[in-house]
Amino acid sequence: MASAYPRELLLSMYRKMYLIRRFEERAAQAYQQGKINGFCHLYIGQEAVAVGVTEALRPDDYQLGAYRDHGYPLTRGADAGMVMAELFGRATGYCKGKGGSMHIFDVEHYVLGGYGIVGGQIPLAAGLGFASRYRNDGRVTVCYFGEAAANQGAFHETLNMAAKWFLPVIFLCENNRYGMGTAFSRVSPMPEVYKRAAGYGIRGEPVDGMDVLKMYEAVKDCAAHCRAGKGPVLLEANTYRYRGHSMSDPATYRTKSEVERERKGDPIPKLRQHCVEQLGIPESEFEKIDAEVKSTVDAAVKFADQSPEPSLDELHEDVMVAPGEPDVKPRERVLGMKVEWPRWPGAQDYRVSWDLEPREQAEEAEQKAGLKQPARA
Ligand SMILES: Cc1ncc(C[n+]2csc(CCOP(=O)(O)OP(=O)(O)O)c2C)c(N)n1
Ligand SMILES: [Mg+2]
Repeated sequence: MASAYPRELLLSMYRKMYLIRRFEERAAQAYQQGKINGFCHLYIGQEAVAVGVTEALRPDDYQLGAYRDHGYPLTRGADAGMVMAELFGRATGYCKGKGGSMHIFDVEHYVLGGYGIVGGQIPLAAGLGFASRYRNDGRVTVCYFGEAAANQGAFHETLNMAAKWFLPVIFLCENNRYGMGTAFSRVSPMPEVYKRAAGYGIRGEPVDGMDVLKMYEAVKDCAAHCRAGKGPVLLEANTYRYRGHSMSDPATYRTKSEVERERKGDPIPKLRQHCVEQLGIPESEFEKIDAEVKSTVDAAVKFADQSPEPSLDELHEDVMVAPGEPDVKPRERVLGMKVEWPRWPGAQDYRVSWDLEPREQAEEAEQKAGLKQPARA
């Protein structure tokens, strides 16, 4: 059967989802061996979300998310060894081992964190969206956040402002049904987050986050909407995390049978089965990918394990960026490879074509809404 999708795209989606899965399984193992300190939140079960997003976007669109963040840069081609080294707190990590699991920042691939404060990344996304409109660079920002973050005040403030300013941002709620040990439905009168879009007059819709092709289609469409200047979108990916909230959570607040039921919808075997049974792609292609991914992740763990810890003398460095300080190119610094570096526009490049809200426009809107009395004669 002919597929609507190129074979390379399907195989790339499979490879990336499996890379995240394998990476996370090895991270869990390393954590249990005491090689990773602090918090560590796994993305296992949610892989189809980030992979569908990245495949649907331009490579220079911004992405940022919360602390369940190892997978985001991996979808963009970040070095797996350097991500693992960051988890291990080693100097060869993306943030020189000073950020750790919750703060992976890969500026070369436009993945701007990794944030530990629930909902903290949401206002930052509006800033990125504002920058894109101001610079007219055509970029879209995808801001991932958990459903529990939608109950933070920052969510409301940001969506209100982003809608008013038509910012090109996809607010992507990864609804995995739990915020730590609390089922979202227990604390939310309206547990379907996408419906809140109506309160901001923006587009909002749900998508099956356990199906990478559905994610891909939805994000492609939302990105086109944003790029056409139609404003932000609230997209809710219904997904599930198979592991506990973090490595220290035994997840006793849900039943084994619930987890087993959800595992039946695992997006990775689902895509593989579709490709083999419906499209006739041979099993051997997938076996080859599995073997390559396993050796990439083995090498990543070895690299992290053998890397040095950051020096104590550096403790106070890299806290603030000094004016004029050159960019640090992580892969160039660690791997010595020549990295194609984005040329960030300076003030001279701005083609400011947009007035936030001309007075006449505001007055027209007010009159339409019947808010303002016409001036007396
Ligand atoms: C402002 C703030 N409040 C509380 C916490 C503690 N905390 C960490 S994760 C979390 C739950 C968030 O759940 P959700 O947004 O659904 O994301 P998920 O972990 O499911 O990916 C909480 C309450 C925090 N980190 N920051
Ligand atoms: Mg959640």
